[in-house]
Amino acid sequence: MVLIKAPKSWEISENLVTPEHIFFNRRKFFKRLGVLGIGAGILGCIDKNGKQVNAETIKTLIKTPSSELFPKPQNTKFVLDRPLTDEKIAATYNNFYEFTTDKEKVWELAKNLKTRPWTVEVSGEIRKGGTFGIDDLMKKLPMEERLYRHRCVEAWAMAVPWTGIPMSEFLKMVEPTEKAKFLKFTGFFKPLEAEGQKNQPWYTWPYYEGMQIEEANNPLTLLATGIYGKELPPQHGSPIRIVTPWKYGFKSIKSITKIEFVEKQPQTFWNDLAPEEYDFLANVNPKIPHPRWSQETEKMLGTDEKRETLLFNGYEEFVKHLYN
Ligand SMILES: Nc1nc2c(c(=O)[nH]1)N[C@H]1C(S)=C(S)[C@@H](COP(=O)(O)O)O[C@H]1N2
Ligand SMILES: [Mo]
Repeated sequence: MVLIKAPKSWEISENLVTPEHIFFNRRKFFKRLGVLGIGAGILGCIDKNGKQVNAETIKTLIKTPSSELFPKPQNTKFVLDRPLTDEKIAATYNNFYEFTTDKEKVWELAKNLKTRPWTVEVSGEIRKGGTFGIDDLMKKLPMEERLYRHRCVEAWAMAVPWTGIPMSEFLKMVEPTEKAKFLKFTGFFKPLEAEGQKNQPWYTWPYYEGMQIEEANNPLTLLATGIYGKELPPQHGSPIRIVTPWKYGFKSIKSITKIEFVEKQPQTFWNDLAPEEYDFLANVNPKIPHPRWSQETEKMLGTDEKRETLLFNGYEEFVKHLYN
């Protein structure tokens, strides 16, 4: 069988994106287990004749108590400089390592994720903590639609309509104390539903991320609950994920179960795995190359359009003051 992955035209070579350090870590992992062989070809090799994509790909798979809350009115303050990415393309090319590193297979595997009941535990340096049911959160807090650019650190980009709760509204609800300087987000650990958590044990599951409290309070920051006018389908991080459009995509952690308000800068998944490649802030910057590729240009999903990378992904006016 020929197991050669045909790269999508907008992606940079798999050899570049495949993090060698992961192989390194994997070696360490197996060493720890006292296993000699190294699992070969773990980074999704698929035959190039990918499956036909049908309507099911993008349909929200279950009706939830929040389904009828969508669509939400669009906040027209946020305008794009490029066409929206095709909904189906965005829904079938995803990074969600809990399922697989094969971007074109995530949408199918992610159907296994049970997103109800779903709670988000909020704790730490706040006055109004607790465990919130996702549908209560969506009913209680305001949601709106916004057209945002999205830039993956791997140099592909898209433009999509997110629906979400402005993070600043969420902060108002939980009332951070003066000691709250950072937020730490934690994803889920469900190896029975997310096979990547079972068969890629060298990653430090669950996924975890963080941001400064000023970044959380920035008007751009969303707790996204929907995309293209509907609830998030699982592959996009259902039922709730972060969206910080001026940062590389790995900061926008999907399927959050926990938010902690802390004094010290939290550790983050990719920074722990490869600190020399993925920093805590991870602000989009064309002048700072990834150690293994340039960040000066990007390619749009689906259309293959090549564009110059914008400083802060084009959101300089909103966020520049945070980094002086
Ligand atoms: N929990 C979790 N969140 C994640 C990731 C992941 O692997 N796991 N990948 C990140 C990366 S690298 C990107 S580019 C975006 C992709 O989001 P999308 O698939 O909805 O386009 O999700 C981010 N959030
Ligand atoms: Mo990414």
